[in-house]
Amino acid sequence: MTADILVAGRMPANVIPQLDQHFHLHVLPTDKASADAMIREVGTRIRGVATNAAQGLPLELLDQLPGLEVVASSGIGTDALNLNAAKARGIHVAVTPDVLTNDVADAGIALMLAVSRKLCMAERNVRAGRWLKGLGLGYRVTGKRLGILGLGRIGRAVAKRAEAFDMSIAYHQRTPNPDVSYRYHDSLLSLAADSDFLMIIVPGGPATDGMVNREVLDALGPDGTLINIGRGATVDEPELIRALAEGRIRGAALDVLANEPHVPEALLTMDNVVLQPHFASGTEECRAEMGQLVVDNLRAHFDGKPLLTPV
Ligand code: A2R
Repeated sequence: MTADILVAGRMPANVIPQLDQHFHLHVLPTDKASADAMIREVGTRIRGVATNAAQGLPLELLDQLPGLEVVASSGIGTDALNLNAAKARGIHVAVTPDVLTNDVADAGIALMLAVSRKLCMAERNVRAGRWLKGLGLGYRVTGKRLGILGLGRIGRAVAKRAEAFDMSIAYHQRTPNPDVSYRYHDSLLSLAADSDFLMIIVPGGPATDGMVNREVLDALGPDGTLINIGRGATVDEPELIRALAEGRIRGAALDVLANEPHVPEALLTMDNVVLQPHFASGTEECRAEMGQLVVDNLRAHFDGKPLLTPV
């Protein structure tokens, strides 16, 4: 019997046609009234959900899917997936690690260069006919100290790239990694004090929320730059805005924000800030590979096989 699958979030373009071929597909409408009507009609039949890390699986939806067996999410963040509730019900959950590691690491390096070399501001100048006017100078990346908060898959890929810039690399996470020679700091505060650029690549959630706070920003200091390609909530955003406005840190490059897609007004006016719309994995190749993993995980489950990339 073909399983009923609910598509509960935006999907890479290659997902829907493939799911449609193998399953009985229901794409959740974006307006709430139509979505509610669909769930009332098919909710009890749904056995699988395809979603993404941002839209996740709200508890309210989970509660209306009593026959749910498996969730495949595009992305690696699990903060919106209500993992505990899903696991308590024995629901299998898959995400898409590894396929996005290199693209996200590339984006981290791109952001570090963009903020230090004023690439976005210089581009705005040229387009506005201002050429060099008011641009000032950028600052160097090569040979500087890079602190990595979270030397996991992406963190290591960032470090590998940073080595080519002759950067001196240090990191903080809960457990030191015996396989690397980078300097380990057992506290984020001491890492920040030992960094010219501090890059955040930890997962979101209660353990990391707000960990880049005023103290950490002050340890990074007026010559320090913050880059965030992890989760917006890891940074105390009001404190970051204060630190930037008061020159207590030099700049910031943010792919992620605390309350996306809301952008604090103050950040929009700051030339020492580079902003991106949570786009670090946004290459055609990466999204296609993420989409394929969503499809392959759902197919594996309904073929009676283990998930390829379980949480
Ligand atoms: O703490 P450890 O030893 O488990 O190291 C992990 C670190 N990490 C933390 N570091 C400090 N304090 C915490 N509370 C904490 N929780 C986790 O983050 C590990 O080195 C790293 C995560 O690495 P992976 O699991 O390999 O994730 P991946 O693929 O590098 O992606 C990282 C995050 C995603 O969760 C998204 O939020 C974002 O990048 O795109």
